[in-house]
Amino acid sequence: MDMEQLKDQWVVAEEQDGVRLSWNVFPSNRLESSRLVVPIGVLYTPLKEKEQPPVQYEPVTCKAPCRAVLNPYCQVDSRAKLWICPFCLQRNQLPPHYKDIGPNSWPLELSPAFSTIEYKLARPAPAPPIFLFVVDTCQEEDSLKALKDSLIMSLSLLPPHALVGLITYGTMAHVHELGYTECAKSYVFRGNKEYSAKQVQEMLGLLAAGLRPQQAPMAPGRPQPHMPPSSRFLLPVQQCEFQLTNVLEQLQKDPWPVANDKRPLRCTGVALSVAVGLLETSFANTGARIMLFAGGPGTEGPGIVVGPELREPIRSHHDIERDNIKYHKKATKFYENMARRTAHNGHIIDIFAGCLDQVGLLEMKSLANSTGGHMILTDSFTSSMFRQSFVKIFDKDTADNLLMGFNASLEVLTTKELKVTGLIGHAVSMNKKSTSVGETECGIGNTCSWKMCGLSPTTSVATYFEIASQAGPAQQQQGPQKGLIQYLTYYQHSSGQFHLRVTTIGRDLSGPTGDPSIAHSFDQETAAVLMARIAVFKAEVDDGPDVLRWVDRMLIRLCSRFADYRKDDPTSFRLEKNFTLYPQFVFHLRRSQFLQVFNNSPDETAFYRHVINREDVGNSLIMIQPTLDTYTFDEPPRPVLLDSTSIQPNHILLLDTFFHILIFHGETIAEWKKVGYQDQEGYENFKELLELPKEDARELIADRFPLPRFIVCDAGGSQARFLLSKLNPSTTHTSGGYGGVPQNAQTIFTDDVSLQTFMEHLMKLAVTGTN
Ligand SMILES: *[C@@H]1O[C@H](CO)[C@@H](O)[C@H](O)[C@H]1NC(C)=O
Ligand SMILES: *[C@@H]1O[C@H](CO)[C@@H](O)[C@H](O)[C@H]1NC(C)=O
Ligand SMILES: CC(=O)N[C@H]1CO[C@H](CO)[C@@H](O)[C@@H]1O
Ligand SMILES: [Zn+2]
Repeated sequence: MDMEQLKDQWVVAEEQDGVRLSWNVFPSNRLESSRLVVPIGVLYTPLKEKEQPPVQYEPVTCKAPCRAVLNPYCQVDSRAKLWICPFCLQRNQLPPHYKDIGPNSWPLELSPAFSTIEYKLARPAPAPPIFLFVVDTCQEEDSLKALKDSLIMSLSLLPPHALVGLITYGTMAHVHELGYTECAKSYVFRGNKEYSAKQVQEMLGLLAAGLRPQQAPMAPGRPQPHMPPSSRFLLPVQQCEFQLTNVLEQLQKDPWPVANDKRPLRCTGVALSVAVGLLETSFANTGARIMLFAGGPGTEGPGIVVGPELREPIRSHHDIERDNIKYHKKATKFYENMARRTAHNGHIIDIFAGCLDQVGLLEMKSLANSTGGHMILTDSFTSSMFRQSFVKIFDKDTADNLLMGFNASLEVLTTKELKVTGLIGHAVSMNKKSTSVGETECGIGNTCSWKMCGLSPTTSVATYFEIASQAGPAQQQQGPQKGLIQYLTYYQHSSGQFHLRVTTIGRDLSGPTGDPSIAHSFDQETAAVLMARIAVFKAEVDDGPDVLRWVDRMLIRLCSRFADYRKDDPTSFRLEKNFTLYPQFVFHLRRSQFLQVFNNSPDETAFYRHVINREDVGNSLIMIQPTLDTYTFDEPPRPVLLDSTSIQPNHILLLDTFFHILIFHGETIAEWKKVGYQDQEGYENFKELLELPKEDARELIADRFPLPRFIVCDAGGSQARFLLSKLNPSTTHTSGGYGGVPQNAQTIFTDDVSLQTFMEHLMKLAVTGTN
């Protein structure tokens, strides 16, 4: 099979199962596996949209504790009505209603086309999805107005039975009692006080129903509706839309006076802890989103990220590096505790920032990354970037259900030769031990099950594996043996039922040591993305230079292992076809905003890292190595190298970094545009040329989430710096001295070398074989 056919096969697997693997053949023993350098990993998109609607019956499962689900890799004896579980090798009786299965009536879940299947279970969710808005009112009028408009509009996008609630905050936090229709009424919490969960519940009157004096009278004979005390604050949209719209419309800027040299007092921490407490008592373990709309940083009470004095700037990466940080650690700890608690309750926290400066995403990031929440970073709530990204969250499927899954858990089962070592993505450990759990840890490990409070059809998690067997595989019976992985994603569907998505994948185990099929099966794109997630995970705890050194070391080791060369002869170095792009991905990764933080604010870094941790291979690769297309006269547009030589006076470039889409006019094009040729007769082709990249950009923007920033710039303009920072500096490359640094595997690469220098250096290190 050639590379293209292989790739087609992977694309089919990605389409059908939402999986892509770094290695598509598994090594059959531990030693071989440790020599792969890049771990065995699967990037999995659990809720990837499928054409086939869910089946409406319960899955057939293996005995406890295994609980694997019947799948195409099971051996089924239709006469004896038995199936053998490939994970634990136990025999199971088929259920009575499977008695007639045979060649003519085969259940879907046994067909290879249904290696991914979704079951709509009979069990309904205990409550409809809940949306709790937490709105910062310390904002300029226009920004607050735009936000109010977006929120009011969003009510029409929610299912009518969904519950909604509103908390607003500034110097104090207000919980609005939407159930009280006589007039606007709210409960007030002081912004500078830390409230325990119990205090919040007491103040809102959410304690045990029996203790409450005024119970709504029940109509006799009617079943008692489920009316928790929280229903004064969280009501079905169809019931409170009018009241909530009124409250939102009348919402004013926080009335507390703010001196010229001060920031407004914002009690973001108190507002969030009240939100978490409100949902905790009545709706633990049922789907809910807390949506925070922050117009600035928390400056008051617990979770404060900067003081109210304007002359005191909010922390930068340099401050953090120098440990010159007053609030950072305490705030981070405060939000981490809150994130743990929220994830435990099964609830999501989304953070929307609408502010030119930082709002403290860095300190708050665990709220979103532990709960599967979104992070949207914009300059203002008036921007289309905010408005359109926000609307996209409420996208619906063809059956008019919101494209979001709630309160999910993901469990991984493996056959005995494989073990799962961890997961990197927006999840927390459920601390579940099983025979599938590995000895080492990569990401969030030591468990076979993770909680993911929020899922969307594009949420992708990286899962990592190790090989358990010391020895080679058992003698080959019929064809090569397979290693199997089963993913069980159990979640609350927005329609109100529970669903179970089952994906079972199998890959061949390699033959004895040195089997070339493993190298043939390398998917360099997926490998780059899986390694990027590990690097980002490390960067959250380790120093930047340490992470870069690790990235470099892994690359050199991979090349030493899989390239062809004569020892100590760099000129003999050749990478096989299926590895050729990998060093280039790593080159761009180490230059990217994920690992080089000093050109961005800490909030931006937190945002970028959050997004790469939830995207699939295709999107992540754009983030790592942006795409660049060129447009000129009499030629169709075409992709060009991400290199400074791609800048030409009579070309237009379209750069896509996932987060930014940039159109760059070469010098001549820019001049002509300034003169206005595009509006003159006889220059129609110039006008068309200017339009073409714009159209392509529009298309890219249309299905991207979050909405990218759109930049149009000219050669020599200040915005062009942005393009230049992404290009390989080949034209400024001065050959010769490598910074005078002695070269060994420990120092590795300096920061701004060209790809060519990088490759030369890599070859030199790889062929020495001392790594
Ligand atoms: C929510 O998920 C947890 C496990 O993650 C599960 O125990 C609980 O039953 C789920 N909630 C409901 C209402 O089923
Ligand atoms: C999530 O945030 C926590 C705390 O800020 C951090 O330790 C962790 O590494 C983050 N996880 C990922 C996958 O980024
Ligand atoms: C399809 C393809 O190019 N496979 C190559 C992948 O890399 C290994 C090891 O370098 C080669 O042996 C394969 O031919
Ligand atoms: Zn089993």
